[in-house]
Amino acid sequence: MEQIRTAYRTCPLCEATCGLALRVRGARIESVRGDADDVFSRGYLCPKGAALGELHHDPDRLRRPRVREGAGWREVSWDEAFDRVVAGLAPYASADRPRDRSRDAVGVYLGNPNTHNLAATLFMRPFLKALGTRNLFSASTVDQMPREVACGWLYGNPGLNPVPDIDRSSFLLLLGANPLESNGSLWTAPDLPGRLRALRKRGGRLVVVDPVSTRTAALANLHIPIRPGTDAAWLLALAHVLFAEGRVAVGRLAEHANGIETARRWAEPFAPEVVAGWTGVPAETTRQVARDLAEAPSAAVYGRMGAHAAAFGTVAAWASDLLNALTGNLDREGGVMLPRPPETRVRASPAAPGGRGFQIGRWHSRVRGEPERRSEFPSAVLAEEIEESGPGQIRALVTVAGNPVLSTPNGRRLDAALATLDFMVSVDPYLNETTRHADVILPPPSPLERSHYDLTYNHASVRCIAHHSPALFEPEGPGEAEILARLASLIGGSPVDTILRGALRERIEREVSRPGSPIAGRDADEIEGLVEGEDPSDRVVDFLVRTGRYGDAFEQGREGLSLAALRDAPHGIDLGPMEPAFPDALETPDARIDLAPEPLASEVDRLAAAVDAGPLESLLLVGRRHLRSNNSWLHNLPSLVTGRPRCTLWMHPGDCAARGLGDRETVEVRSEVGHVVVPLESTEDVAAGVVSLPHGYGHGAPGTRLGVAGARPGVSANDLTEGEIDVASGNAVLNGVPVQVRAAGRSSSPSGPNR
Ligand SMILES: Nc1nc2c(c(=O)[nH]1)N[C@H]1C(S)=C(S)[C@@H](COP(=O)(O)OP(=O)(O)OC[C@H]3O[C@@H](n4cnc5c(=O)[nH]c(N)nc54)[C@H](O)[C@@H]3O)O[C@H]1N2
Ligand SMILES: Nc1nc2c(c(=O)[nH]1)N[C@H]1C(S)=C(S)[C@@H](COP(=O)(O)OP(=O)(O)OC[C@H]3O[C@@H](n4cnc5c(=O)[nH]c(N)nc54)[C@H](O)[C@@H]3O)O[C@H]1N2
Ligand code: SF4
Ligand SMILES: [Mo]
Repeated sequence: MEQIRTAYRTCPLCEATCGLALRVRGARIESVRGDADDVFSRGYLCPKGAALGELHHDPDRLRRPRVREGAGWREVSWDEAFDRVVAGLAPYASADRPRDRSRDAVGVYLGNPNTHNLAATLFMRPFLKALGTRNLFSASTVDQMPREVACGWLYGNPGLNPVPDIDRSSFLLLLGANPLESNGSLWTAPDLPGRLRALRKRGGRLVVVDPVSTRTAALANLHIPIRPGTDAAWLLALAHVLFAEGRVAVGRLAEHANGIETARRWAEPFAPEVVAGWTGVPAETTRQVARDLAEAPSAAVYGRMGAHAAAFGTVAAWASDLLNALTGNLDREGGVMLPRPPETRVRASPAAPGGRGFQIGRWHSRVRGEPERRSEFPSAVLAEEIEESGPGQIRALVTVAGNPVLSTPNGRRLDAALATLDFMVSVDPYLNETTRHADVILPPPSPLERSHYDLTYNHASVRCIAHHSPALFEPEGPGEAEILARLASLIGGSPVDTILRGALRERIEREVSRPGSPIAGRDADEIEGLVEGEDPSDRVVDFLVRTGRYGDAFEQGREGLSLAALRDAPHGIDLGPMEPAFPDALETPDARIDLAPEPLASEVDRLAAAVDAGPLESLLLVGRRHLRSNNSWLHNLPSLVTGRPRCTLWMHPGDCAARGLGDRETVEVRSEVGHVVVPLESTEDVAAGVVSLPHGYGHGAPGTRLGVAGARPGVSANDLTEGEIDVASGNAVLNGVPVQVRAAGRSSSPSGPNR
């Protein structure tokens, strides 16, 4: 009989980075539990983490590459699959083609799981460099781009993202976030539910602003059901009160901040009485929250999807940090603070003191002239870039870990556009709504067949944590690093080994020539010889932690963090809470915080005009998440889809009555761009005038291979979202979408499972 062993690793499914304990018998995962000894999560886990074994064993998960053949697929060897990719991309990108704008004919879409994947974090860049296209799209523009742009302008680098210091805070104001289902976002803290309860227990206050009475709202001292899409104006009303009542106290950072007077002017038109009609929040409530915020010993304002993936999302993302700064809570214990990753910075910073600062719009999209942000175009314009002919039209597409047909606005239109491509290749473990359009699918190994170290979410973490998980099983095929490197090699001409070694080599060379680095002036070859680890990704981790603030800096006899030390610590190493980091960490050209970034001036004017114009007389659609969902891609795991169907439309009983609709009735939801037919749930949990539908459903399309998900398909919320985008960031407006709802059956054409 095979022995049972226990393996410990970080869960790669969401941003919470919980430690898991897996009971393994041979090649079989018997069970997954929370690792009680994990230094960060202390045994917490959610149903998704518990389903990691199911994901690993899912018979629908692809193990071998496949290529399209007529109407079907053929499993092929990796060599044959890569040959097909070379042939398919050859007309647009290959080693012997010019490196000019003709390369824009290849589009790229990068999905969310890349951020949870060490190899993708390290080896995407060489792949994108080899491709040389400007037609780059990602899940960032259906998610956090407003926050990134705001942080870029405030602090000089979009990666500098202060997060609530939850464990030491006494007042938390959450807008458009539901961590009891999502476990947090751009805010890494496992067991956020427990941490929020602890805040309440020690006498702290929790205020939740959300048009829906979520489970997070149920924990709050005060729940404010705001009208969707109006958070930016409401946050400016809070700032208005602080200024008007003389409650501004920036504190230590006052001498390092510009723009306070401009911010005062910007907040002027947003008196609580003025915005009350638009936001639906009574002026007295707004004034009280502003006073509480100012008087709290420490406080943090935090907004996420509901506040950011909405109209004026960038204004909302900036305004929350403006409030943190005005109340002295920016960069102070219990306020919002800059995470302190143990490794040296992964990315070269786009802006540095003395430079030009964070820039957007260095180039523009072809059809609509949308500016790039962080070298990407909005995912909302991907379909039109495929549809419209002319030089620079996208004719081939590469997707890596993305399902934009279900995740991005007007997915139905994108679905149709993908069918017209000359060639498409997807690096993805599932044959789903997006990858069914591919000519070649290259499946990466399962999460248990790769090592993990959270280079991305250490930058959002409330504690400094170092945790490395080795691969549990050998992959059957190449790892994701090898897949990306081989693609880069085929397109760019460099040997695979050079690319795999390059990620480390380029970081070493940068560090030895960076003044102030612990290895400044040392010999790059010598350092490379000292780096440990067999896997190319692990070698970079070793280098990054050894040159980070707790590393041994490759000095003989010096104790410190290294891959070897991490291997001896399967439950992770906790290196303490966040610490004040400004002004040193600022990357603006003048090394000061810009509290009133000039590019936002016109947005604030536009917002004031919108408030003046008053609310729309329409139902507004918002999104929702459930603990057992993960965007579009875990609906194929049986344990995550048990119970009542979750893809339902929530509507307030008053709104149901006004339309003569009964609970459980099938309804048609119609927006400007599309319609879906879905079961209704009448519930007082949503505010009047608001309807809520989860995203990531709409399975069962012909040609997909998702047996479990296909049996409970649901409909896609993104068949309703349209091309409206947040002007400053290009992010899709996914919340606050005007819709109409009526009984189904009167509709002209059916909708639903079969796209
Ligand atoms: N279980 C689960 N966990 C996940 C995911 C998942 O799909 N499932 N996805 C992961 C990802 S990729 C992300 S980015 C995070 C997102 O994590 P969160 O940002 O916490 O996102 P949601 O859970 O969607 O919560 C958004 C809330 O905003 C509310 N809302 C909608 N419109 C508005 C508005 O205009 N104003 C305000 N104030 N509120 C509004 C909604 O009712 C909802 O409760 O979750 C991550 N974790
Ligand atoms: N209406 C509405 N739309 C939304 C949202 C919303 O709140 N409302 N939320 C948005 C948000 S926050 C996000 S992040 C996006 C997500 O948008 P996407 O990232 O486009 O969608 P996912 O559903 O996360 O799809 C992930 C894909 O990656 C594949 N995958 C999983 N693991 C791996 C891996 O290790 N390697 C590779 N190569 N592939 C892998 C899966 O099979 C799946 O195809 O959706 C957005 N869309
Ligand atoms: S909360 Fe996130 S990290 Fe923790 S077990 Fe669930 S999916 Fe994994
Ligand atoms: Mo996301």
